[in-house]
Amino acid sequence: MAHYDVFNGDADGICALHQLRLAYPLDSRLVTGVKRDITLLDRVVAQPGDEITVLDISFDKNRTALLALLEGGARIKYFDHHFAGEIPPHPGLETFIDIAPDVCTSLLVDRFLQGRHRIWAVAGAFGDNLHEAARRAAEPLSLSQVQLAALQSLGVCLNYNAYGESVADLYFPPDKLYRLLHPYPDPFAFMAEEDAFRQLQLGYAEDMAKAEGIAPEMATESCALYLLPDAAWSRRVSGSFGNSLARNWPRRAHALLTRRRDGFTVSVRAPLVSPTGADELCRRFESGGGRKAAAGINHLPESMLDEFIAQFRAAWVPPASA
Ligand SMILES: [Mn+2]
Repeated sequence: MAHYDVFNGDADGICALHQLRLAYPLDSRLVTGVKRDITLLDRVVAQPGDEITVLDISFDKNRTALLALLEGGARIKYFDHHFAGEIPPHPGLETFIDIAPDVCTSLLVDRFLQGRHRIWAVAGAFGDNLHEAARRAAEPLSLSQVQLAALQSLGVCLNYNAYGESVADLYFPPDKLYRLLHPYPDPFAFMAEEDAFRQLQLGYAEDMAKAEGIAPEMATESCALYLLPDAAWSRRVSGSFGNSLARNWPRRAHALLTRRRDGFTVSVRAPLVSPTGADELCRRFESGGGRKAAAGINHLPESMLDEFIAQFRAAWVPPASA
């Protein structure tokens, strides 16, 4: 009987699996990819009786493959916080799904494990940009401010590693990064001893410095839009840069457009203070979708750029001054 661990390649996915396998060690086959690769269950070919653990990818987006695996006799445990749609009852399926906005998969696994490896849930929550929830989860651990800041940096760096068009853009394939991290029950030891972490910290700092050197294409009190060049560094940093803009300008909506051969990849974040409307804007464009707080357009043709900018501005008009 084989066991498959299927997980999103970002900080949340990695920290969720790490907690689970610290508590229940298992020699499993890893299935993962870049953060945007979320239809991962397609890649699993299971035999009857095989076990599959799924972490941090939408149930709804994996529904067809999941039902086929259940029908084939696999047993599935599913932890996630993305939109799930209807969850069909099945004796082979056990779900731990909660789509509350202040929950992430690392926190759901922490709930399941009753806090046994809480410190990694804190790192995972920081990685998903849930800073409040991360600090709340950390309270019983009595960490110093320095330790909390280090866990935040860990979450941010692990998350940074997951962004790219393909694994070739990344510093580490996510399954490799997980294997480097898994020998460490203590995140502070991982950060102090593991070369991979130093490389990620350096890469993150370099890429962020490049992004911060770019002036916004357009900025008002209520929204700002950035154009990033067609380069591996901008594909790597766009998610982290978006998170940092959102934290620094909580009243502003942000659009990041990363140039590609024949247009742009678009990522939109609603203002942190009223996190809604991003999905509605993106869905007006072909290949657009996402959540209320954060959404995107996989491919915006060059010819649609002006139209997108106009609609983005109109979606977040500055409040009329009195
Ligand atoms: Mn997540």
